[in-house]
Amino acid sequence: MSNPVVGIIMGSDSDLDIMSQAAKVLDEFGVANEVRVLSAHRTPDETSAYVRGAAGKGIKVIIAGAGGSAHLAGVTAAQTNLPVVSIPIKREGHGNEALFSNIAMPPGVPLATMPENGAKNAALLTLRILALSDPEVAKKYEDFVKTQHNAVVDKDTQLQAKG
Ligand code: RP5
Repeated sequence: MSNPVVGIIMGSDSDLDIMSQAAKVLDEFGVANEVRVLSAHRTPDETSAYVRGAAGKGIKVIIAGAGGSAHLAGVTAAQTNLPVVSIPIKREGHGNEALFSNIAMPPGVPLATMPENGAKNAALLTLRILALSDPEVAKKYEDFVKTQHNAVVDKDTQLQAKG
């Protein structure tokens, strides 16, 4: 996508099923994003180069996701002053190690850690950040909140009508 303002990075293409959900939400809002596989452990130099170059090429928020030891998001937050939103990836049969790793950042290096596999909220938090300086995104976000609100009211109305 041209001139991306959000970088979505993940430790492995095996994370794509979760991480693509964040891209889908951003696409729906018309927010340009790019998706990259960058591993903190397997491709540390490429990861570092991407993260250090992100702000300079117009990226405003980075969404990072990884499972297991899940170092990618923390390593990312350590190498840029951009806001970094983490999605700890959790698979069936695995523990909560990715979440615990991501919430254990040292004071001084903030990381906005979402719930496990919380790709939708990662995208929505990113949109809230972008909305601070982009009136078009702000308007779309307001519309999203209204639509979501009305959908719940409609469901309640239908439920009440059934008795
Ligand atoms: C993590 O290890 C990746 O982010 C992924 O969640 C997990 C497994 O990676 P693969 O072995 O499937 O490539 O670093």
